[in-house]
Amino acid sequence: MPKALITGITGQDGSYLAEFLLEKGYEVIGLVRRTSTVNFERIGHIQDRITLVSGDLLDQTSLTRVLDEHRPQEVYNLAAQSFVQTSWAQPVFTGEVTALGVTRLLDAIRAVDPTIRFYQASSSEMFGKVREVPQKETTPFYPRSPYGVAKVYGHWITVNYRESYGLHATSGILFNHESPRRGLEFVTRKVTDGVARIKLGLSDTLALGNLDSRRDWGFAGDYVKAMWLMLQQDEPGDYVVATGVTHSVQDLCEIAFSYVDLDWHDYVTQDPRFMRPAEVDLLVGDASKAHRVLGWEPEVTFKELIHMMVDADLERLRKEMEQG
Ligand code: NAP
Ligand code: F7E
Repeated sequence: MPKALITGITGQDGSYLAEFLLEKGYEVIGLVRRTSTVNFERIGHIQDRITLVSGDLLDQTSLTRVLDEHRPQEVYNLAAQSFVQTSWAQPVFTGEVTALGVTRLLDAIRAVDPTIRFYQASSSEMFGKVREVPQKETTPFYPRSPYGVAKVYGHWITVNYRESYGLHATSGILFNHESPRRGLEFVTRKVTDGVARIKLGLSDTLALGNLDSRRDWGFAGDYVKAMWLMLQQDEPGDYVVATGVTHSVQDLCEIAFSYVDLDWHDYVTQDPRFMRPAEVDLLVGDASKAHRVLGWEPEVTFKELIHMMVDADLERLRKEMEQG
């Protein structure tokens, strides 16, 4: 039975990847950091089928120990301080986890077992103020936030450990991907949760920031398949994973509100608190390499994704209302 370690297993992608690997017959080990209250909502349904181990990307010793004790063949590094807005409030912490955390994990692999295959969760935020449209593996980086800068470091240290030590270290440059398990602070989920609240009479406005920025949004369930496919290749590499279609935040509002027969103009307000010191205006990816080499294709369209998220938020809130 193949064994994989997932860092960030309590997050959106970690939960989908764990489900996917279990279906493939893997033994799944998940790294979790200690918190004062348990936050296993996304993995509660599979908790009895996975092994959770204590560790933190800030603590080198914990990473070495976990690898030594569990000896996985594959490591997926999904852990990060992943919210762009917070990276301005906590730039040093973001760098410690999202940038240096990658080196800690790579170096633990090098020391314990250099045959381990490594996946790094790189991001389209590295393209930032884009140098080329659409963005592909060779597009130069121009990050626009402490988060984006940290991810550029994580990307290059992955490339460096591949080239310096011959590790099977791969960087998946994933464009935005969402789901009903997306954190409530990210714009898609904030909108679908807001729409559901307004539809159910729990709220009457939704305050957002920049409505003009454009993103290439896909479904997280599709994207974790690409992560796995990357580690099944003979050679490590870098891969862009994206739908190739871009939408504005305004389009997102239009699709989400109209799905429940509401007009977004009647509810959405703009609040400077949600504007960013430096914005990424336009992202759209060219995933030709992933199509060609991995045979990967996204299956869920943007509209289907937003409808799925609105439905899930309506169902969750209705249940909460029934329970009082
Ligand atoms: P997420 O929901 O925010 O999950 C982040 C995970 O990292 C959580 O499990 C969190 O644990 C864990 N974590 C944070 N700091 C840690 C630390 N110091 N040590 C150990 N674990 C720590 O993020 P996601 O959307 O699933 O994204 C997964 C990865 O892909 C992230 O690296 C993100 O930056 C990257 N990425 C995401 C997207 C996207 O659109 N979703 C696109 C490109 C790249 P707690 O539950 O304890 O907080
Ligand atoms: O913002 C605009 C905001 O926070 C998207 C992370 O997973 O994807 C994610 O980063 C856009 C931005 O995601 C609000 O200004 C408007 O232009 O949903 P977001 P993100 O910053 O693109 C990348 C690929 C990652 O790697 C990250 O980890 O929406 N926007 N109004 C808003 N954004 C938020 N959050 N809240 C608003 O009210």
